Amino acid sequence: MSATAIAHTNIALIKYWGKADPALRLPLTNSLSMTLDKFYTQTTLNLQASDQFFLNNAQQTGQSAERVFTYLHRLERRLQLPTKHYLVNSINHVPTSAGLASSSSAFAALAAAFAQLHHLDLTKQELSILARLGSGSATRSIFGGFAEWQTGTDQTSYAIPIDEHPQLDLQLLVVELDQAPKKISSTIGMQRAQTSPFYQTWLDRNPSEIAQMKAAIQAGNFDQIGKLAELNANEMHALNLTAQEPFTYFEPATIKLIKLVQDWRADGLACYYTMDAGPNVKILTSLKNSKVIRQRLAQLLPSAKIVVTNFGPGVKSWSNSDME
Ligand code: 2P0
Repeated sequence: MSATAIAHTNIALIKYWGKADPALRLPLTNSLSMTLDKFYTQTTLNLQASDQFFLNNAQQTGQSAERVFTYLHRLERRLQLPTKHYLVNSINHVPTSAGLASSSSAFAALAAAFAQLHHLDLTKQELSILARLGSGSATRSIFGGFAEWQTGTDQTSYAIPIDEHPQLDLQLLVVELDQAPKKISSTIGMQRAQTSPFYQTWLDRNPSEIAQMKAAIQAGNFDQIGKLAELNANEMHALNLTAQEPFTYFEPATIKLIKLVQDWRADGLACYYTMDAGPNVKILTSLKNSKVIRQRLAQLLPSAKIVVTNFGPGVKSWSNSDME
């Protein structure tokens, strides 16, 4: 018997950037994301005599394997299941060129495959809580389209669907500018950001930013979604620049592209940017403008790699029979 799950990555438009409880991965603010169609993780779990983790068919040892098995055994204890050992096979369908973190899809897929293997009949809310214990952003990858992860307690902090099938003319261009692994992990970055003199303002503004984003989604207002996402990303990165010690994920090419997006917008092209814990830029635009933006990118940043993404689905899981 084995179980398989597929989960897609997501990009936060209103970002999670601070933990209230690191062990339980409870966030200090709500966050809101779009799940992407092009990037996903497929994970198969089998029971076997010892723990083994393969990522893209290569056996992993060290930190990444330890994180996976610490997580699976934590789920066993939490759900009062006997200790087992697992063969974990994950394939990351994230183009190596995309430079996207995959922990959101990885832990959403792992949580769903675990629940399937153990025949746990969980709601998506319960699955989102389990995913949270692996990685905060994984809560939101349980759902497709737009999802919101809420603050709360261990039992109440999970993601909820906002609109799983948005009928919105929105494309996200993932522009890879730099493939170097990030020097400051999200966990450390979040801790340092909390020392910024603007951190309290970040917390205070969150309820209204979330409410405005939800209203913009409901109204199908692309410009308002883009403006709010760009402002929130700039706020997150301003925290990093004003932390004690200050740091930034930006590289020179990040700034170059931010300025290009601002120039294109001044020229009448509807486009907005967002960035996460790395130097790459994601451009929110419409189908109509996507082509001309890609042409300009190819001209002005010829070494950048671009992946065009749209809304992706929520997590899926199934059992495989012994015959397969
Ligand atoms: C987000 N990020 O909302 C934010 C914005 C990056 C920038 O969530 O420590 O891997 O495992 O809970 O989810 C990336 O951090 O962090 C992230 P942990 P995670 O998507």
